[in-house]
Amino acid sequence: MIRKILIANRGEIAIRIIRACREMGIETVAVYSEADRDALHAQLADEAVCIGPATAKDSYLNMEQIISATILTGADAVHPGYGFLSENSRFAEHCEACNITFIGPDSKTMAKLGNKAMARKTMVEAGVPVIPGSDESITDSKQALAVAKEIGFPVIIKAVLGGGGKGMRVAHFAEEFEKEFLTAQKESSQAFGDNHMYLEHYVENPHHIEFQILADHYGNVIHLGERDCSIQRNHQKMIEESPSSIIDDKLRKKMGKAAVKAAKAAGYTNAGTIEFLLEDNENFYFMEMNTRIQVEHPVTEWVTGVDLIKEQIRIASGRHLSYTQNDVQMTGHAIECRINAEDPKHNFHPCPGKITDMYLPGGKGIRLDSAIYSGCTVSPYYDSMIAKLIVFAKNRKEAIAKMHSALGEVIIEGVTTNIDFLYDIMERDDYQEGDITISYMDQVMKEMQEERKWI
Ligand code: MV4
Repeated sequence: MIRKILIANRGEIAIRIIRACREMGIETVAVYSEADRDALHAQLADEAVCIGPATAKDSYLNMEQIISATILTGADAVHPGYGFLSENSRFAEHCEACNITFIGPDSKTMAKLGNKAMARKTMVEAGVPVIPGSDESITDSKQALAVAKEIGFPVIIKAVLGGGGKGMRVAHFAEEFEKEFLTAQKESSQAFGDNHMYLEHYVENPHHIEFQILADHYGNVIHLGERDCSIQRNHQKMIEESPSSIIDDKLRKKMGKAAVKAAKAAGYTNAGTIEFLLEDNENFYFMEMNTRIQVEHPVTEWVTGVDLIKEQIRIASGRHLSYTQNDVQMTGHAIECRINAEDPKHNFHPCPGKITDMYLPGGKGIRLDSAIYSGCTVSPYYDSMIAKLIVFAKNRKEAIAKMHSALGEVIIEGVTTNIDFLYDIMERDDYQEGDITISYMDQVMKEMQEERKWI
């Protein structure tokens, strides 16, 4: 039984979790940094505890403070949201040791999947398709070069403790391999304090497809279809949608089955995401598993009708899944745009500041997840995402029209945002056609540069 949840996060996701708790009759505790004294999440929760200075390291990443706040407020569980401590297996372990329910998988499963080489190995053994690559992690560049030659160029060099693109480099031929390897390794050492790397053949121009799964503590695992996250810039996703415009029912079934197999092989519980690369010839490969609720979860919620946060809490409480695979039907089309306080004209540089005035759209098929209000301050200390605009319509074409219309209504004054940029994407023929690969944003930026638009 979970009666009170401490939310170890801030911004829109903290509010998303508070809302789910309130509907379920669960009490909420917010934590906030000194920079977030006036933040909406701290005001909306039943209780709020200050956990330290503005710097994330001293507050939202401070495990001792968060565990202490949980114990002091008598919360039974912690929801980590995304980012911050959400994929930190040591934090989950501390929670377990203190008899606090961590809303996510157990710490051992998190640690196993956080090690991308181990995750890869688990999937190979389970028969989930992976990209041809090294079976063991490597630290020596000479040894790595020999493996790279076996795999065949181009190869991608990835940090074992990486994920999401950090510590990743592509080598197109043997001559540039060592330099790229050492750069990736140095990045990994600095970011993760670890120099273990692994190699894969580099798949050119694939689609980035991820499957949402849910798993309870009784061996039930279901998938909730896919999200197409190919529209990203520097590994920052910008627009996500469900379903993908390039996946039919047959392929969805096949990939969904692989996703469920992957989750079962890992002994996974709670909500998780299996990332795949998908090629035009319908070959797909496991890349990594994310053990958190993701930013883009609302598109899945809208096409399936499942409340993912409530399911996470139910699963953590030891209840059975509310749905069987047959209960899950995808209908309609959902698109999410991430609204960031950043300047597309200056290389998307963050633009923190005070929001002096705002108007947000509404109406049928519009959802806005945000933590902003008129007069609030967008802090320079944290991520620049200030809102998520999600739309739902019966098909992709109508969803795009709705997103276009909704973006046109948004007014945010005081900080520069990417809203006009997103609005322009909605108008593009190539976007409307769909069939978008991970190189799409690079192409768009290049075109815009040539047209002297936006840059
Ligand atoms: C790849 C890949 C192509 N081939 N692996 C990106 C984040 C992390 N999940 C793994 N990622 C990729 N792994 C192989 N073998 C392409 C990506 C990738 C990507 C790479 C460069 C620039 C943008 C990208 C966006 C999505 C995925």
